[in-house]
Amino acid sequence: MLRGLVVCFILGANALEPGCINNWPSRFDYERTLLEKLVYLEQFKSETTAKLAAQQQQMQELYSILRPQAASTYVNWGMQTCPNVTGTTQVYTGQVAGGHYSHAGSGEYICLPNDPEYDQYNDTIDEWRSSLYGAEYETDFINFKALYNHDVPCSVCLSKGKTTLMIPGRISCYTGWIKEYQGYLMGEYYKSNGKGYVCMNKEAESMPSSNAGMNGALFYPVEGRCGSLKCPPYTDGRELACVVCSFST
Ligand SMILES: [Ca+2]
Ligand SMILES: [Ca+2]
Repeated sequence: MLRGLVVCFILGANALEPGCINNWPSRFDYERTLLEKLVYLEQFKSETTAKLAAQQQQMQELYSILRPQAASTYVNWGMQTCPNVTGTTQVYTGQVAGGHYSHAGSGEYICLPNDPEYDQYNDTIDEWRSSLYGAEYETDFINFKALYNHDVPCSVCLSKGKTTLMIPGRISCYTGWIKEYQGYLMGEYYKSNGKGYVCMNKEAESMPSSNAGMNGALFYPVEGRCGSLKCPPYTDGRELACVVCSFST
């Protein structure tokens, strides 16, 4: 009797048919009802699993739409093209320019496009202006000797789905990062007005027909000077290399 009551309780309301209330269910009724319950639960599980999978798919699609697409740009100093690296394309090519090496108001190195557009202007040389000059390689350091006095090209590169980083003092990237290019750290002569450091590509090229020494913005290799600069790991008087790396996000 007790077993019958427990069975009635387990099977729930559907099992509490007249036969269950007035008479204990037969084993056949009990098993049939149990089987029906199992079939129902299997169907419920199957439908719920399908619904969950569909919702997960929808969430992934929404996430891919809403997720910010990472991208990064950098300058390939000294080159007319961008590195042949997957995901990297050229935005524009141009020439490096900056403030005159002897001017106190000297601006930083920039990559000027070869197809300029002007807005409003006048063509007289005005006194109250900042000024911009083309840049030259001004060093006989290794392969840059052949480029002495030549004008410096540049390219602005787009790295899709990646973030980029210039690391001074390295020729290889850290784990997980991919090399875009490597080169030498360069800047103005130490007695001139500085305009920051850039990573000049070690395969540096020159602008066409550009070997006249005009001396505007200039590039020299950068040496370490020991003192506050820790030696080791650095070495006094040694020219510093650099590398530009990208990381897929
Ligand atoms: Ca020069
Ligand atoms: Ca040196």
